[in-house]
Amino acid sequence: MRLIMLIDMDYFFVACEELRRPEIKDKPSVVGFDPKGGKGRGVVMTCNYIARKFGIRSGMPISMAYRIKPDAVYLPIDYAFYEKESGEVMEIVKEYAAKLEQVSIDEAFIDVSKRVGSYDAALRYAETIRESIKRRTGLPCSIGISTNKLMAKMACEAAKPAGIMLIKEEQAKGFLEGKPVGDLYGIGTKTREKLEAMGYRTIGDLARANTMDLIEMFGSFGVEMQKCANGIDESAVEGNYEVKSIGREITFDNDTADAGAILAAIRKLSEEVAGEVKKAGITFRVVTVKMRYADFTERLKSRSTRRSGEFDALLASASDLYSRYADRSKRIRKIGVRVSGLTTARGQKRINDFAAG
Ligand code: TTP
Ligand code: MG
Ligand code: MG
Repeated sequence: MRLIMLIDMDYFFVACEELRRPEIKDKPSVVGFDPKGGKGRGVVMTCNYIARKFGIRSGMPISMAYRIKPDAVYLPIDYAFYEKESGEVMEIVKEYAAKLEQVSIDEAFIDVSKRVGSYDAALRYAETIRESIKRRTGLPCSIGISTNKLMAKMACEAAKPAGIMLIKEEQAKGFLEGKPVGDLYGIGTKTREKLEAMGYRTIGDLARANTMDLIEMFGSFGVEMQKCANGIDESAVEGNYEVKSIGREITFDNDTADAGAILAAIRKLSEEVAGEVKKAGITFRVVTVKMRYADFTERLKSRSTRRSGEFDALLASASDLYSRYADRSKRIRKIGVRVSGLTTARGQKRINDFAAG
């Protein structure tokens, strides 16, 4: 049995903003174009679930959102920041699967068939992933689990926000049956309107439709759609990433400038990374230390090492990078240790497709 998960971050852009502005957490908040007192052009990129209660949605004109809730928090779009957060989330998720297919800035499929052998284990595994993302980035997500990508996506949508949902293979058809046909993943407004005109209002209607009629109207896409309506999707999770580095990070419970505590954290991270390197049977050439300060600025420092692949070399480089380059006037929020320039230990050839298990 295949077991697939879709991990999608909740109200992603606004959730990122909450990290650096905790004071907006309990308020309806919107990321998008400047509303300019109701005269602004452009749209809402996303909003938190409090704003959604008032009817604000992604893609809605910002002027309309402003009319609904002029006293909401309106924030400009900072893609660079969301990309950075997205990268961190994806790095964490990669620790849990050999293959990850990122499908947008805030979501990815993983195939965990080799990691978990039952539905119960999959649920527990999803819980672990969700907690790990939350603990290490502060960001909330939802996870859908099923036996194919389509149903994992549908499960995730149903689980939102901050939920985990499992749809077993035998539950797929029943889950889809009564839903409006436009809720099926991949069906946009135009297709929905055509299907409705043909008399197919629910996904169940589409599942039972006359296939020849669908082919006449949509060609081979009609056949695909009907398969989906039956909960069938054979497509594989395409691993679209290469492991180019291995790293671990720690976010301190309280921001700290205490060198002893920080060096202890670096030791722990170095042990973990060295363990991972050993397990994979590879060596590294470059060591990087990342320091994120309480004010969310970041400092990255790297160095090449000749005694590659060994724990003590890693620890020595990482500790030294910190000692030399840390800005001692600031408290550190998060510290990371990463190795790159990876080479398989035996062949000495650059690896480009190392799967972590
Ligand atoms: P989504 O995952 O679709 O939405 P979301 O994360 O904001 O909310 P949720 O998943 O909890 O329903 O999109 C991810 C981000 O992509 C979103 O935060 C903002 C951006 N985005 C756009 O830029 N344009 C859009 O039309 C949509 C829907 C999202
Ligand atoms: Mg999302
Ligand atoms: Mg998404």
